[in-house]
Amino acid sequence: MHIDYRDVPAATALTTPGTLAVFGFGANAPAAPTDPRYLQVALPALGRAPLECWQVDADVSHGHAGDIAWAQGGGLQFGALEIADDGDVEAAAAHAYTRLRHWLASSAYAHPLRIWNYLDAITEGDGDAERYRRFCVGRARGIGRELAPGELPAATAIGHPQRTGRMQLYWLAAQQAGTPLENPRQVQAWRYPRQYGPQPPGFARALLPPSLRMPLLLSGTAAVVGHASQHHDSLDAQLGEILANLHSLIDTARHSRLALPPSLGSGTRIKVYVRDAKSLAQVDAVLAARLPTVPRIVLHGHVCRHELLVEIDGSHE
Ligand code: 3EB
Repeated sequence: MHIDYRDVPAATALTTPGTLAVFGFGANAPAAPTDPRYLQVALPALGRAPLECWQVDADVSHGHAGDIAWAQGGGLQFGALEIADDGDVEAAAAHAYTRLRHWLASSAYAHPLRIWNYLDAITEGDGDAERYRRFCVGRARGIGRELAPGELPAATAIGHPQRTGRMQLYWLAAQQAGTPLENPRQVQAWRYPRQYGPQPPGFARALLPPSLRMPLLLSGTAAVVGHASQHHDSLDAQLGEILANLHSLIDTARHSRLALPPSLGSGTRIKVYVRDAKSLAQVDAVLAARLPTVPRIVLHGHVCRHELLVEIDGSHE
């Protein structure tokens, strides 16, 4: 599978052979077509964002199954689910992940490689009542059992800057399991100490897919070293720390896949989530200077700790 950022109409992207999924970002995203492969992500973008397109080298079938939109081909499945979130985010997450668990169990694509979660007001609430912490509790309840480290998907969890009243969940699943990776600079998220909430988040820092024809999948990566947030007051320093974390993940992945390029480059794709709307242009300029060959989409989104100003996820090959 390849991931591309394309500046074309959604209809063009959807008629390209082998298109598994197409994502539009921000208010300028095309009005949602009814094609289940198209998802409008409810995060504002800097400027007019391109479409994110997932391509496989195979025929793709697609459909709706109740509240799930799906597409499959080439051993991979895209799925998306939207759940009403009336304020009880724990219940919404438990419901969404129960639905996802049943869906995966009844499907030939049983292995989630990568999951994205977009929810409202992620850092609202104090202490263990914070919505991200409640989300983690509900997610674990919906998954229903403790996942072994070798089963963890790569993931992103980001807050909508405006209330939407819904939780968006989408995923990439495969017929074969991939290899979850951890970052030696960071504590495994599933081992975060109690101070971050009653339920550590169940995700791996990256995942190497089962096929050599797929990129390394990078989880949402912030300026976290060990388990602690770094550089609370400096966006530039947080970006530097994130790039160090991403390079560390690539180093780790190269132990098992030496053919991966050692640095972020033209085969990398990144999505950048920036907390403060006023900082989007600054972040864009820093990344244009530091990673001139890396295609990026810059979005206004809230990271799950107050002090984290920016997070980056993406893919690398
Ligand atoms: C962090 O390092 C940042 O809860 O699924 C990144 C990726 C983060 C995924 C999740 C959270 C999640 O802890 C937060």
